[in-house]
Amino acid sequence: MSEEVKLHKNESIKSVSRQLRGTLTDELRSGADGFTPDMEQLIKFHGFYQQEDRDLRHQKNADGSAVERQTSFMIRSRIPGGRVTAEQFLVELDLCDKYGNGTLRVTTRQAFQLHGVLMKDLKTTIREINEIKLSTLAACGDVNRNVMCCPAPYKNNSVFDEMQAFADRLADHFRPKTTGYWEIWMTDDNGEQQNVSEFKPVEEPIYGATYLPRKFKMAVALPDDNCVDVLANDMGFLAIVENGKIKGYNVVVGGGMGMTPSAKKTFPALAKPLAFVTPDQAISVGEAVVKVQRDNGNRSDRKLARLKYLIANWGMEKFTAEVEKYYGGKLTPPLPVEITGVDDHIGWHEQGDGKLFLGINIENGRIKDEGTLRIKTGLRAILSKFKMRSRLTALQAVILCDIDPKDKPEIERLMREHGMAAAEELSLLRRYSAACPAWPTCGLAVTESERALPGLLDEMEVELKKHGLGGERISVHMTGCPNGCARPYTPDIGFVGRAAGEKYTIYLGGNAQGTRLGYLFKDYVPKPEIVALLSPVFARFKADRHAGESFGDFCARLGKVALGGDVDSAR
Ligand code: SRM
Ligand code: SF4
Repeated sequence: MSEEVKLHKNESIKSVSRQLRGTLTDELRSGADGFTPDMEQLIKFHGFYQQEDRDLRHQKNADGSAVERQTSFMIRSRIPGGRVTAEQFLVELDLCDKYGNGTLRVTTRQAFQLHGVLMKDLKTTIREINEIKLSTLAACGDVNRNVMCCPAPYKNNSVFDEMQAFADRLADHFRPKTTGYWEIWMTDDNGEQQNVSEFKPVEEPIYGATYLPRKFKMAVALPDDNCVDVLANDMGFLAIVENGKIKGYNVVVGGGMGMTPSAKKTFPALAKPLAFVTPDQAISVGEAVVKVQRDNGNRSDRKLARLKYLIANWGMEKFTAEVEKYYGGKLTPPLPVEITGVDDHIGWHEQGDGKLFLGINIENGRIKDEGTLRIKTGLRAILSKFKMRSRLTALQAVILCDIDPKDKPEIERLMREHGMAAAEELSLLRRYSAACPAWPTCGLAVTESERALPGLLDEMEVELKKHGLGGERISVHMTGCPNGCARPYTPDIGFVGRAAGEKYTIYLGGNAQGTRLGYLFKDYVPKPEIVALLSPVFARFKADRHAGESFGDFCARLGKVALGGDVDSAR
């Protein structure tokens, strides 16, 4: 990068941080309720964000004075492939009650999030997470984040275990090697702050002194089950199976959802095929990709810093040549493999070893007790009794594994007792839906999302039934802003928070298997008008669809003009 380019201020925060230590220890001890602005950036590498409860902003005390704002933290645990033990799950549930806001969130990248943790409880919470052998290091920040992987626990061949083991290797290989995390979170509270002059850096072979220009995301998927939305990642590995074993992976690069409507150069993108790699080559080629991004990604404008923009600027040919230089050899062209399906893994399934697994839908990933729906207590009861391993899905659901068929009735009874719906009681619309948190915790939200989608789905279910489409699988994802945390640009329908007053952009024409970006159908639609606006599209779909055609395929085939969409919008 030429020297005249002014680096983004986060670059100097990283470079002087002494491998992510900064002044975190001093600030933790200061008695303040939050971190200084520079450290607010650095804490992300440690897996947490400084937030406030935005609902309180407009609330008043009895005397009419404004309710005092309270700083709190969201803490994300990094969980490769979403695999957790019963103990880990139960401790995370306990932590949300002890230190958080009483809810535990399953994220769209198969991780757990606590919300509402206070500064005084940060160290204990992070320490307790590490004590159960989970980590928050690199759950956020300009590094490789949680590695996603199809969570299906099938045992009838080795493919699923091989993929999960590969996800673990990726997670480990791309983990920052700094010892600062352990010093800050795992050392005794009364210990002295390490003398700055005594700082001895460890080798950070992949990230160097300034880490990556921006966050980096990886996922591992199967062509017939893209449940992790692999093409939405900076780098994806599509497993190619021959004779029941993984022969290698097609590496795909440059996916990402985030965009800023006012910044015209930003866009969501699907990852493109780069190369075929054998399992032995996969990590080295992956490392070459990450290093090309490290050394060439944009470090002055964070809006344009993701890998997708480097690839858009260079084109695939130049990018591939550069990866070959770092890898030190020619890459094999990708194999002609297509993504053909997706499975939400909800309901009861044979595992293949005589045991069963059960996928439980968690509305928008929020594990909580509310009224008669007591998912938190229900899951606690089931996990405490049967101590099964679990997996978190990218559609924010939970899979309970290794269930003895004789325990099925008792698990179903416990679910009923706690108001938890069985798969048959849920529409496919609901099962294939996802929403980001947005208000009140996300500082970037412009509209509601997690709290808005359930009501909207209620209305959509009624409308779809009217059109005789009640049993249709239509994937619907909602976010409270265009950053795309619930990946709203790939499903059949995307709702993206656009402006205050609950106005959304509607995207149509994606698909549940995540192989196509939707197009902007209507902008600035007030929430109460959404279903009425979609109703004629449902009617047309019912009347004019081809046999077996999905809603997204139909919308893509007809296009926005034929469906009455906004023609003046480029996206
Ligand atoms: Fe995200 C930022 C929540 C998955 C794109 N995301 C945020 C923050 C941390 C807001 C902030 O920066 O202050 C949100 C915290 C809200 C809260 O209160 O919890 C947030 N993102 C989430 C989660 C929890 C949404 C969810 O419904 O589960 C997901 C956590 C995943 C995890 O476990 O690691 C989450 N975020 C995603 C995804 C989906 C994915 O990765 O598959 C995306 C789109 C893919 C991508 O990265 O392009 C995503 N989040 C963003 C962006 C836009 C990035 C960009 O390059 O444009 C931001 C804003 C930013 O980075 O500046 C963001
Ligand atoms: Fe927040 Fe926007 Fe992400 Fe939703 S999509 S969590 S509103 S940053």
